[in-house]
Amino acid sequence: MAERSIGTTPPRVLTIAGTDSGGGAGVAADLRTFAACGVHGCVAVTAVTVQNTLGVTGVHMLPPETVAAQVEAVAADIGLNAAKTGMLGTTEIIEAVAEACDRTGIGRDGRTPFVVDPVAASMHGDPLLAATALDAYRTLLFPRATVVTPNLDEVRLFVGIDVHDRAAQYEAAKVLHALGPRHVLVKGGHLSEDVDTCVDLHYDGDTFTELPGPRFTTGNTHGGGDSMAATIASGLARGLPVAEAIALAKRYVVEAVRHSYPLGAGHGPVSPLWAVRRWWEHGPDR
Ligand code: PXL
Repeated sequence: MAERSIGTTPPRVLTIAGTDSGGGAGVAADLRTFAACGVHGCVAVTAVTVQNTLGVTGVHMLPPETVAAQVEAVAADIGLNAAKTGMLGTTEIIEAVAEACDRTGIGRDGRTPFVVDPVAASMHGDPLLAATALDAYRTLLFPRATVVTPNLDEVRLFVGIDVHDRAAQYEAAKVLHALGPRHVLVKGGHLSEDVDTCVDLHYDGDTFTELPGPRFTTGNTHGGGDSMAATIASGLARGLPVAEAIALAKRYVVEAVRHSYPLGAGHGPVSPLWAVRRWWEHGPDR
């Protein structure tokens, strides 16, 4: 007799993001992270990028209405326990996403937690966001966000603060929080005062929490920010309180960076699948 499938529906998480032909960042990183976190990943593609580990050489934006339609199709049938944004690219797509969020209950006034990772450039410095779209993020997405997760370059772009020390990191978190997100995570990245550590800062409008982690000497951190936001979204989809989802994500992404690998001649990717490699490496019966 044929066997019965024993699967049950896992939490569902949507990424609204761009593709990376090199398979490191964007949708690829998000889906790997979702898989590793035990949630079902859905995808609303915003842009197709032409890139490898050396950089981005082309970008093809999708029509805003196609982006919104993907969000709505998924929400209407599959249902969502969380959503996140990656590369959105243009004001028009940000506007379409904000409207789609309102129609589907994504965001701080809806039922579905919403992680906004305000992607502005690749790690090579190639632009992934129109310079004219900063305001759309500030006015349309930050106020809807459960969590925003900027790195220090994005902090400079969005609130004009050049973060060189911990005091400025705290200040940036406050200024970002005043734009309306419920939680802010200012990722420490390359803060020069931290030589051996990388300290991310979580602020909920009341309490600051420093999240220290080791700093790795590697250029293979492509997709690290995407994986961070995707892990937070997965935690929220599983019902974790925001502070716990953020703290767990920090620990998860530290391991993803530890297991990052060389690829091509440029920047290799982090490995969000570090936790599920055992089955292949040690054999299915172990
Ligand atoms: O890691 C940020 C990011 C997000 N999305 C896409 C990217 C990148 C970085 O290169 O290419 C599509």
